[in-house]
Amino acid sequence: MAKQQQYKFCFGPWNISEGQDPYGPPTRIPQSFDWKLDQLKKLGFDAMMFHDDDAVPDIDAKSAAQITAEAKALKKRLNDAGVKAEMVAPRLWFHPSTVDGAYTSNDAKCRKYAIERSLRAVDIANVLGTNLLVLWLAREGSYIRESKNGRRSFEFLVQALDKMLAHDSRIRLAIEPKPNEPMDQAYIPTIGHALAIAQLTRDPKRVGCLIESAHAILAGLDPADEIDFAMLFGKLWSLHLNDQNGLKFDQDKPFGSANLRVAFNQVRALERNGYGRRGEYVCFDVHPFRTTKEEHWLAHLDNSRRTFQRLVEKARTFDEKKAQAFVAQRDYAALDQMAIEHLLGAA
Ligand code: GLO
Ligand code: MG
Repeated sequence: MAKQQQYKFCFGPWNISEGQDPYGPPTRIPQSFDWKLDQLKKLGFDAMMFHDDDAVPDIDAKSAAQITAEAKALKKRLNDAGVKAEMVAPRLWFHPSTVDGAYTSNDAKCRKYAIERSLRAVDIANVLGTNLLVLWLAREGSYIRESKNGRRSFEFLVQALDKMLAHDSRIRLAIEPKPNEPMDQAYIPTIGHALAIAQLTRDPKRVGCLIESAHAILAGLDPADEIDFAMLFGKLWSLHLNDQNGLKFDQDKPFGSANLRVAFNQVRALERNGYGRRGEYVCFDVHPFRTTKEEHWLAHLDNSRRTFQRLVEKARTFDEKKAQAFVAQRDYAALDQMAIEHLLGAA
């Protein structure tokens, strides 16, 4: 176990969100990017995650040269603030050209748009000093099974990944699987799918993954097992910790909010695999509740980190010897109660 691993933390500007949902408008007034960066500093987080258009707003209206110039100005602001950019992710789900998917759209012009935009995102990552491109494949799936040819879609995905890998010999692609939402069915729903598709690309070594707790739970999986699986392959390059109360819309609750024991086991998996030793960050892809007042706007981020740190202590003080003795006796009832009482702490 990596006993003394010091974790580094990050979040994205979208994690200080305004409270809108499909049934109602924002409940908090939007704040500027600079304000969000200041809050990140004040909270003592180490890095920020970026969509391409968080880094360069209105990106579709700008030339490659303009995009690079604006990314450079942002890089200077980040340097001045002492904040790193953890990753850049092309936002391929807002623009009209991505209505029917991005890389897997049935329209060749739309697929071209998606690839070109992704290459610009790679350029931004370069300027911001990160070689990690995160691909949350939001609309790569279908609403009805007959609308797309699955096999052809997988081929399109590989072609798109290959274009990004060829564009920059240092870029690493971290696929963030999610089984549904906004789509009915996504093409890359789990870590197994992400790592399998990596094998078909021109450089499998540079294609890895990002696990989000809520996405694994939505796929009916335990995120701790997904962590062990990805790390066995050396492929867990980023992490979105949060929580999810069963199979419903993507809730992005604070880490540990719905199921403390599932959170504990994620932390144990990270500890036993040495997550963070190669510079990986712990990111919280969490949102404030819609009811949150502006004065409590950052609590979900601070709370997620506090819970994470408390669970690191819990993982490090879990009596492994005693646990292994119960395993040897196949006394899982005692092991179960031991885990519960460890989490409950002293009475
Ligand atoms: C949504 C995703 C989303 C991504 C982010 C980075 O379900 O979790 O928040 O992580 O856009 O690409
Ligand atoms: Mg996420």
